[in-house]
Amino acid sequence: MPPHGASLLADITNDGLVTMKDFAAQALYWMTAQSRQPGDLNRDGLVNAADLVLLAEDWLKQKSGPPAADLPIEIEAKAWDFDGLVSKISELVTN
Ligand SMILES: [Ca+2]
Repeated sequence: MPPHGASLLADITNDGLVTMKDFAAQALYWMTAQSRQPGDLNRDGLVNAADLVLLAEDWLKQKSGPPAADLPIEIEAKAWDFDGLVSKISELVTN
């Protein structure tokens, strides 16, 4: 189940997109009756076809703004040589 404030109901994995990952997460609990489980999008306590319909309605949608996978990631590395000199490399990487 997406966290409070998420814009897409079916974004179970909370990565900003509704894809096979969300379908797989829902399928893990298919026909399981239990409260507060991932995939129970209508929150009736059972993961079934009604929830699959809700997932299909959001299929391949993404929340506004760039998906998490496209946000820049900062990579930082430090290295020391024999003299104790420190080298630092920072890089911003995007997909
Ligand atoms: Ca349900």
